[in-house]
Amino acid sequence: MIAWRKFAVLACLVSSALFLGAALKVLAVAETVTTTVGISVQIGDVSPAPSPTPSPGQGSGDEVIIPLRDEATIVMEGFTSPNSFLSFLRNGSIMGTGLSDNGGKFVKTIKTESGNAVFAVWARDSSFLISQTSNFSLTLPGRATTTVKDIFISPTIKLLNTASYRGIPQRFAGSSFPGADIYFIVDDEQNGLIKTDSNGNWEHVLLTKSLNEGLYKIKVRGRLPDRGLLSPLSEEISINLQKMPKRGDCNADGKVSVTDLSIILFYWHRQNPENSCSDLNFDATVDIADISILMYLWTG
Ligand SMILES: [Ca+2]
Ligand SMILES: [Ca+2]
Repeated sequence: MIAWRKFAVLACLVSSALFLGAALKVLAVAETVTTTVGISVQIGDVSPAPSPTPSPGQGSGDEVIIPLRDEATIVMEGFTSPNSFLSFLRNGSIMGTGLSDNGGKFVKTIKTESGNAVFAVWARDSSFLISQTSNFSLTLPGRATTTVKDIFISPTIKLLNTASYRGIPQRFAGSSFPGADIYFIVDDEQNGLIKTDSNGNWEHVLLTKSLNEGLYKIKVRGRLPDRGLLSPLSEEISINLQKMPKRGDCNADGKVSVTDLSIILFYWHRQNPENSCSDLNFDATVDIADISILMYLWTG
């Protein structure tokens, strides 16, 4: 029969940014504590140690026991985007891999050595985008199973635009757990709140007309409203908003030439093309009317 001793830990330690702040802090014993942000740790009963074997050549009252590291079991459970590939690490070395299910949950059981170590997990989503690494320091008792629950891995993020000009909307996308809230953060201020779809995907358009030219730092973090969990921050993406190039000069080389024509043809018949320079008459589609204007502006 297994009786559980239950512990709760500070969740901010799952953040890679904070993990150097050292070991998990045990907050309570006896009952699992549901935290608004964080992971929880449960440790099963420790089985009795085997009887020590006297070392040869030692007197009966003078035995020397060479301690051996006991085997320990760690179970890691959490949330990420569906069908993600997961890597689990101990002190920076991979100790196992796994997959999240098609709902975005994962459970991984690994046998390892007892003692103190930094454990970590990161995910690669189905679009091959990489999450940040969640780290946590734990002391695993030997001959026992330690279960780490509620690991909410950071969302992934990428920029879809190929050019960052002031006035051109910048489109971002990524993934997280299905139904998660995604906080879109520009220079440490929340700019938008998005929800992931049933596949865990999210997308957000950053309008840039009201922004100044210059560098902006973009990142996101997830929240699971039903579970009260907040993820670590995602990777940070920088965009350098520049002055819109001359009309028709889609590659900003100072000329309206065949290179610009090839860009327009690349976005041919696209609605709201990522490179909005190719939509020269601003009717949200790229067609013969834009070619006509390009010919008018042609410098060669
Ligand atoms: Ca050009
Ligand atoms: Ca057009």
